[in-house]
Amino acid sequence: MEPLLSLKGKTALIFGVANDRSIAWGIAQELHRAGCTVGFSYAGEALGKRVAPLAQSINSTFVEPCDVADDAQIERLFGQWKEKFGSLDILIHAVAFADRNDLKDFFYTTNRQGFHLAMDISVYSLVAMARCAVPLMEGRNGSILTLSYYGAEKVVKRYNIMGVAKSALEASMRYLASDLGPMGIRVNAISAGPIKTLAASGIGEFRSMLKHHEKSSPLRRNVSQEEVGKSALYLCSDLASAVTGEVVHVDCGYNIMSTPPPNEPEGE
Ligand code: NAD
Ligand code: 0WE
Repeated sequence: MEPLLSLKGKTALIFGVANDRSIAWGIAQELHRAGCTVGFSYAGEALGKRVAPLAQSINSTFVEPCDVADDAQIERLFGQWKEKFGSLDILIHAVAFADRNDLKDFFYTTNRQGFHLAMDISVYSLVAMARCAVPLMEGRNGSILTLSYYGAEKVVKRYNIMGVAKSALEASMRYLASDLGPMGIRVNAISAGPIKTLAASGIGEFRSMLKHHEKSSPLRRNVSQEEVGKSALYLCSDLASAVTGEVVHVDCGYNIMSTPPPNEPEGE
């Protein structure tokens, strides 16, 4: 009898690998380990040089550039996928971008252009990808997964426009789940705890954020890319066949905690 979690004979298209620290790479490795055929799309030529050897290390033969700000590039990418594989079972959306200047100080200073940029790359791209994936997932019980963060739910200092974008991303995920459910396609999000990736580098005081997370979460530690990968594997597999429209927190429990009472110093 086949194990419940085998992804043998299935294919996954992954957006958002920049390097070996990317959350998307953690997900790719777990999907590959479960027997899935994995393909990659990356942002720019510079990243292609980084992604190609990673892809090769898990026998991936699909590595194509795609700027998700451009509908034509997204459509071309899915066209290339259709030509090579004919169908798609799993789509991973691990892409986010905002102007660096909008990730400091205040939210109220965000201008129209910065607001649009963050929403376009970090939110609309999921809708555009899902639309392209639908015909390829027909009759295959497809699964779509995106990556969110706690800043969607509560104000996180300096996360600003990205928090607003993640709220919209989670809502978009639910509307997509409603639309695509009748076709057997599930759509979910993982809300990951802070992880030191390229997107997290250069964020002021990220190290102290990790420390804070470590001492405040029930599990008293931070999350790894591999752990996000394992939850992604569950959500994309038959184990989660009745799970859709859900935000799964993979954050060592951080999100359930209130602030510590004043008589209990945070340092302990
Ligand atoms: P990362 O830098 O490794 O990945 C971000 C990816 O977005 C990169 O591969 C980048 O090339 C891609 N990207 C940006 N603009 C793009 C564009 N126009 N077209 C195509 N691709 C584009 O960082 P990460 O932390 O692995 O981020 C992956 C996802 O996880 C993001 O959605 C992020 O918001 C989310 N997330 C990260 C953390 C964290 O602490 N690192 C926590 C929760 C959620
Ligand atoms: O979603 C993210 C990061 C998103 C991100 C990061 C950057 C840095 C480089 C989007 N756009 C850019 N643009 C750049 O030019 N995370 C969940 C990681 C993260 O980023 C933060 C965090 C955390 C956590 C920013 C401020 C506060 C906390």
